Amino acid sequence: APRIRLSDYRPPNHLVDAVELDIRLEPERTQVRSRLSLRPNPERPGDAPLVLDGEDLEILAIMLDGIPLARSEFVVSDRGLTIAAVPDRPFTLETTVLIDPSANTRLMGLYRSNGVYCTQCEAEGFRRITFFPDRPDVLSVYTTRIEARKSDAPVLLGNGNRSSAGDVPGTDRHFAIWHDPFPKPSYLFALVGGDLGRIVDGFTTQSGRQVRLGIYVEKGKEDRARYAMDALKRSMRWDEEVFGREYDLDVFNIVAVSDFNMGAMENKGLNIFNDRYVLASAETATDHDFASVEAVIAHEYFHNWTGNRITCRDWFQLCLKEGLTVFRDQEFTSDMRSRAVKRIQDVRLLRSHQFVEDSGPLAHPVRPETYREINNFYTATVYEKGAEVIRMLKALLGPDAFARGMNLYFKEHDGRAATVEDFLACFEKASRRDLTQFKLWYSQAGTPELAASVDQRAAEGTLEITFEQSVPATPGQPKKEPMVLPIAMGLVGEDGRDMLPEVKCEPALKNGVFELDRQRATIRFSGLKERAVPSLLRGFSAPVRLVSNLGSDDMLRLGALDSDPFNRWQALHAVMMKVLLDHQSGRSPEGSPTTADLVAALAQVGADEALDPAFRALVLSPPGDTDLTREVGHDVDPDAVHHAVEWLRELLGRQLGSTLEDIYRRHASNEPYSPDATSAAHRALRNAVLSLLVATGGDDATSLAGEHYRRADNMTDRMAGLLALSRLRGPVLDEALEDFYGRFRDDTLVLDKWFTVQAIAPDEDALDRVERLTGHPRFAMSNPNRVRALVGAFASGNPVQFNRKDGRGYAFLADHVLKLDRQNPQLAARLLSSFRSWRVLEPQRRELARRELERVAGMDGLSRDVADIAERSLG
Ligand code: HT7
Ligand code: ZN
Repeated sequence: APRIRLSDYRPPNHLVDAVELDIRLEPERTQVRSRLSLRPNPERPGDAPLVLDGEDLEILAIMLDGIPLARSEFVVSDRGLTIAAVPDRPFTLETTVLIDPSANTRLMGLYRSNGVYCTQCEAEGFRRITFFPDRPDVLSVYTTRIEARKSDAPVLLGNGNRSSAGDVPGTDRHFAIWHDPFPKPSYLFALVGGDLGRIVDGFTTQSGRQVRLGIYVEKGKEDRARYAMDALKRSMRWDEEVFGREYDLDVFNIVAVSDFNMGAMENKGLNIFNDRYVLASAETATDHDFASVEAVIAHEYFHNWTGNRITCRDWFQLCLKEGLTVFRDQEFTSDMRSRAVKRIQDVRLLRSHQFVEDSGPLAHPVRPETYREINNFYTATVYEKGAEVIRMLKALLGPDAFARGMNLYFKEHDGRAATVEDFLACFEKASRRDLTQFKLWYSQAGTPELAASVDQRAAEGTLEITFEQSVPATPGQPKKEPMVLPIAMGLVGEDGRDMLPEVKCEPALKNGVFELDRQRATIRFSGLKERAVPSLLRGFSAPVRLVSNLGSDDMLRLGALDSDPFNRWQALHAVMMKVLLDHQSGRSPEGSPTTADLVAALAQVGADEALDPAFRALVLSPPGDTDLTREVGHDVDPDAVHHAVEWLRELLGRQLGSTLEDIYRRHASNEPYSPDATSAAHRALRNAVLSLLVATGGDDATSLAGEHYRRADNMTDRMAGLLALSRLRGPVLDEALEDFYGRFRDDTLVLDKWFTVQAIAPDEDALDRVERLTGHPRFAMSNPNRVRALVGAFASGNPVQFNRKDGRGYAFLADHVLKLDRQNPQLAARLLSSFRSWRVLEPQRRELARRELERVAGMDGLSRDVADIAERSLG
């Protein structure tokens, strides 16, 4: 497949002002009639042909200005339709095609999920519905008539506002016409037809407009959508209050479907969701699920401005809407819940996904410059690192200039398809600052390493920090320029006070931030009256790997006293990591002073009832296999890594025993379940403690975990009990699994959890079990959530068993990728990305992984999606 390059961007030959669609839904023969009002793009030469994308469409008719085209007047390929001679003035093109939603297993374009007709058009799915210039810089006003059998699809939904509806006389069919007055790219088109239950509500915008809100779900599950509705209304209010953005249509609908490739989709006025991000109740969803529902609802809603009102000129600009919208949803969650906890969770995710991606063969810049399959670029780098870049922009410019820049962006680009350059120009104008160097964050891949060398001379009252940055080579980018890194920092005194106000600093910090804009620079503090510990990169102010020469004692001071909660957590986590690395490399840290001090520090923070229990829960969650693998970085032996991680958990469980038991008792609740952040925080702490307590193993652990499971009156505790038992194995686990299955066998989303628990338990039998479960009557390759719950969870959530020394884990994954590729290439390619860090493995496993990747890459008839991931992984 050809490589598409950002540098090759050309404006479209033709623009489409209006699209009228008439869609007659039938399971296997849906007819799509389209009438496009086209005109030549003034930016292109007059004789340019009309190029329309189209895939898997059966053509019934084509008419230009009302006259049928002869066969010789157009060329059809498997990629689309080209008409060489078109008028050099506005004209209309009408096409009629047939499509087969029931046979659409890719879940791109129009497909059926549990009998419901639904669409997914981002990035290039609209071309599977009708012929169209399916690129985001063609913005049109859509009017859609949807018709279906009444009994099949009593609910008919489209983008925008509904302008009319009624029966088709003399038939068993009905129709609805939807008109969306906001010009939009084709990837935001959507329709839904089905027999769905719904809940309704209303929202009054800040300027007093009434918006009707609807959430459509499988019948009988309406009550499980209440939390999503509440999250939606809070998102709408928040966007008005914080970003000054008001909703713009009379209706906002959300539909939950059970077969969906990603999390959700922000189609204009008609968001379509993976049902796991809509449905939540105490009995079926964990606190984490509730938080995800809230975050995804917010994310999709926020796209209405960052993505829909202002869209992307081309798919290279994906971070323009995704990074920015992730930043917005992170801020929303920080305001709804605990800001510190959210930051720690986001950084953990960034490190475990994005840092890993950025250091492996699939590394790419936040704005890639070339791709073969755009679906493979919905990545942690575009989303999560993209959000970090926005966060740094705000840190560098300050909140006021940042807000001015955002407002300018909304004003100048509303209704347009924009680029990263357009976006940054608004901030340059608003701040009068040159962002040329900052722009490197969009073009240079790789996680910068920041070395901090601290030199403190107590007798002289001085402290110098020399920072040095280096950006590692990544595929296609051997050499890098220094970036601008905002380093938020403080000096922590013996009693924990911030010493910055009482010392002199050269050069002066701006709002506590040092900007490193060259390879190496030194900052010098003088007039220190006591020994200070520098607290560097507060709040994780830049997405870098920080390596400093601070010792464990200093780290533990930060862990105990730093006023920045992120760095408090970070310091304790860093000491745990050091102890793990020592263990991993054969040194025995069991009785070392560092380990003893660490245990004491964790006991203190863990038991401190003045601190947020959710924060304490994070402190008491030691690094996992993926964290340690990342730190080791090369020639990794996953067994040794796993062993070290388990050893530390067991040690903490043992040495913190009475403290943990005390916390476990204190944080039990007699109140009925509520998903709010405060109640969830207590459960998080108690369940983190449970997880350490059971790490000691033995009968006491089993009865504690069994009891936890049996007494649970909500899914959070039930899952915590089940996960704990799954580490211990034995008949109590078997009973619990059977009980869980009995309760939830008919509840697809909950049953996913049952599959996942069994996929991620790190015992030797895991792969046999997972293989057996692929033959379970409730396992289905056609449901992406189920595939992710079993195969995906095994490959990415069970590192020690996926990376088995005999290579069977790799072969299992490759087999499933190949099988899935015929059905759903996008999902297959995502699964294959589980090999993203194969190069860091020790030689034997590296070789086995390479062989499996080569086996996949060498298959005939691979999809573009899978071929691209396989080849880049090997590259
Ligand atoms: N913008 C949405 C991306 C998405 C998607 C992309 C490719 C294939 C299927 C997809 N479903 C949703 C999701 C978002 O970031 O909001
Ligand atoms: Zn998004």
